[in-house]
Amino acid sequence: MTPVVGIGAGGHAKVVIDILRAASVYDVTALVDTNAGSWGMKVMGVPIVGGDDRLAALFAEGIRHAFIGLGGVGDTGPRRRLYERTTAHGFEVVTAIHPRAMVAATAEIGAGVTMMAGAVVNPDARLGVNVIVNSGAIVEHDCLVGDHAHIATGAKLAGTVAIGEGAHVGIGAAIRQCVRIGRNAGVGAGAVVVHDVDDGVVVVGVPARVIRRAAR
Ligand code: JB2
Repeated sequence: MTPVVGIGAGGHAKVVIDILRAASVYDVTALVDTNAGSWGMKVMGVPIVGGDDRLAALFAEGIRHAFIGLGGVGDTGPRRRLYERTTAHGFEVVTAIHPRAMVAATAEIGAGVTMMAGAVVNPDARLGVNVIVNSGAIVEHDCLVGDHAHIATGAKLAGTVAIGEGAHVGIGAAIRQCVRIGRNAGVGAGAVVVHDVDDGVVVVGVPARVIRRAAR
């Protein structure tokens, strides 16, 4: 099996390790984490070997694949930066799709996409790089999900929804068909979104209303 290093060793990393084990393609051999207090400990049997400064040595030892072990709930920025740094190091960020996620044959999946158990991605949907479709989330036909966006657990995108780069759709939220969510926008947990949301804007509630506007 191909060795892979995980970057970040918290809750999200656990779920990705579980997916990669279920898919039986990658062997997660090491984790790195910025929290020095965790170094030397193990997550699901995988050792945390140090911080991000260990990545160059791991690459030199022959590890060429990585996963981003940081979920980026609420703010996808740190996850995006980790993705960019990791690829700049020369690592290939792996696509991790749980064997019990459903992906239509005509869906397009970008590099480094993570899809948890029970996720559904229907025909002609397109997911950019480093996107998360979390447990039980639904991305309907013809949706477009931009790079680094996170569709959280149980969220539902109806047909032809567009999610901007870096946007976060909270747990259990629902987005009506053809609605556009802007770049780096946020949708609160359980919100029902029936109108377009501008770039950088945060909406919550049923029906969703704006609680934070983007800085101009
Ligand atoms: O730049 C970094 C970095 N920033 C934070 N480099 C590395 N190597 N590690 C980093 N971390 C580490 O990521 C933190 O020190 C921490 O150990 C870990 C994040 O763990 P946490 O459990 O706090 O968050 P998460 O992103 O793994 O999980 C959240 O997102 C998931 C999608 C949780 O809310 C989960 O419940 C959720 N399912």
